[in-house]
Amino acid sequence: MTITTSARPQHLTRPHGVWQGAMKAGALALALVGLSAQAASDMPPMPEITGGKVAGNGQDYTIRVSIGTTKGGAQYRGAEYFEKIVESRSDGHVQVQLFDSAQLGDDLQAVSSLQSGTLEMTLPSTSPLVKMFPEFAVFDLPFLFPTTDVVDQVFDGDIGDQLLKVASSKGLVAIGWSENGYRQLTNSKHPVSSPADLEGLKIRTMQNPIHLDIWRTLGANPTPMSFAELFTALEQGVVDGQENPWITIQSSKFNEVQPYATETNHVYTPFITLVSKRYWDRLPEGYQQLLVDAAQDMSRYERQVSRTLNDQIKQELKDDGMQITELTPGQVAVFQKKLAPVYDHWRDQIGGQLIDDIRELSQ
Ligand code: TK8
Repeated sequence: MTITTSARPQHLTRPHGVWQGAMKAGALALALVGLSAQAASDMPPMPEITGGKVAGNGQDYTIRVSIGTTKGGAQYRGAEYFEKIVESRSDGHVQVQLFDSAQLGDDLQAVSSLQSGTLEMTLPSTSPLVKMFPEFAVFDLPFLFPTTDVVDQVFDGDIGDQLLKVASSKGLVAIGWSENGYRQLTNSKHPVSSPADLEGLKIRTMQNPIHLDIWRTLGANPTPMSFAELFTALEQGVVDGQENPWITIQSSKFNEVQPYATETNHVYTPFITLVSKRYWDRLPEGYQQLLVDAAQDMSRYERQVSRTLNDQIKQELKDDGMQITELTPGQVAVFQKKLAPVYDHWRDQIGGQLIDDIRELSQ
């Protein structure tokens, strides 16, 4: 089931500002002839649905799924695949309704709605949830995940399972991982190629103490804020910059108000698939298992979408006029060295063993 609503975040319908008006004139012309229909046409196709029909108890169910990113991102595409699987394998007895762009609340609000039973499912970044689940902070440590291969070993192995167990408490049931991705810095002021360039820059961070620490340690002036408020804050100059994966930068149109980007890859952020425990307990077992299976299928597919689009979208952002600084290995090392103390600050609180286990996977 596809829901259309007029309650769209304002920024998605706002006219272009002056800056990007000039920058995007070329892109606009292409769009008119349908050539820059963005990434959608290049999305990897959804895999065939595997697994047969699942018997329920004769009752019908509805799952409202809230995500914070827009329809243009990999997350939404993954959720559409989830919807298809669940509706098809339940023979229409479980209907899935997708709500993008934080229409039903930002990451923290949606999680709290799950706990109170007023929303069924959401896929937040792990970072705003570290107060609830301190172990999640491993995903906030700078440069801990050198490759997506290490990420996959974590998600699909014991560590991922353990963390899902940790998050299956406090009124939540955690059923899978998907990918937000490697985060990149953008800003409205000037190119950034070293920590020194960050001095005085006001950077929005997720609501997470390690991210605050990272940007303070680098010499910037960080402010935590929900993702739902971010576009307006960038547009109005409340903050100068932010950091998110390329796909999110493009699908949220941040490039329209952020002329400069730096490919920092400083943190890898997952999305976690959470279901309301109150809702879960009302589902027949067959449907519970169906949600777990569909979340696993979504997880694999969404990661594929995200990784296929990542470089492509970086190129599209460049073509659209964004000035992207790609760091040399030496320049990356400067950031890494500067951020080393962040590990000392947080290691004991997160659990050193977990960090070591992830490091071991990288060997
Ligand atoms: C979307 C957020 C977002 C995250 C952030 O709900 O807040 O910057 O990267 O993608 O989870």
